[in-house]
Formats: sequence, C-alpha cells, structure tokens
Amino acid sequence: MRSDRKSCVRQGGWRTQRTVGALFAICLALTMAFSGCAKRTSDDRPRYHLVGKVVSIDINDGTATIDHQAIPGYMEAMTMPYAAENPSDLKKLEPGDEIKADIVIDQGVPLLSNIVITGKATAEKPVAKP
Ligand SMILES: [Cu+2]
Repeated sequence: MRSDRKSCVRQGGWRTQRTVGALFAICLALTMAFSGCAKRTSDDRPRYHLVGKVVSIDINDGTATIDHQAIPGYMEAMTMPYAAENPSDLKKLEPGDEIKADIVIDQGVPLLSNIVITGKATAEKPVAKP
C-alpha cells in the first residue's frame, strides 16, 4: 500500500490527486444514493391517492378510520385506520365526511396527508320534502 502510493506520487502528483478526488466523488454519490442517512425530501416517499369516507376519528391516537376505494398499486378497497401525517388535520374531520387525501408511505407506514374534504357529512343528504 505504502509503496503503491509512493509509485503513484512518482508518476505524477496531480494525477493522483485527481484520481482520489474522482473516487471520493463517486463514493459520495453512491453513499447518497444508497444510504438511509442521506437527506430525503418528502417527494422521495411513495405516494398514493385515496378517495373515501371517514368512518371514525381518534384524535388521541392521531388516526382516522377510512372506508376507502381501491388504491391502485397499493391496496384493495377496505375500511381501515390510518395515522395522519399531521394529526391536527383530523380535527376538521367528522364521521361521514367524504375525503380525498394522499397516502404517503413513510418507512413502510401509510400516513394520511393533504386531506381534502370533498363532501361534508352534515350536508350530504337534503331532507326529503313530504
Ligand atoms: Cu387498507
């Protein structure tokens, strides 16, 4: 190892520097590509679109049970609880609300994000006229 380095230096110091610099850059790039330590933007996380109806909300748990349509590429239509990425988003929800939202897969856990109420429970059925 020591003799190798010496011979490199003898061949030309600037070239060795460049090679080491290039190797370092490649290592850094690979590290960033494969390491979980690398900074990830929120856009790196898998994201799906959910359309469904709120069945119940558990503010303490930060979860809402959603009766949702099939999520192509992720899961069938079902009723299940989801944790909210931002639990305070749940405060605006009521059982019976129709929503659309993003499902963000954060380290394997699906989180409700960007919740939009598309139909309020209280306004869903006008009283029938006699
Ligand atoms: Cu599900």
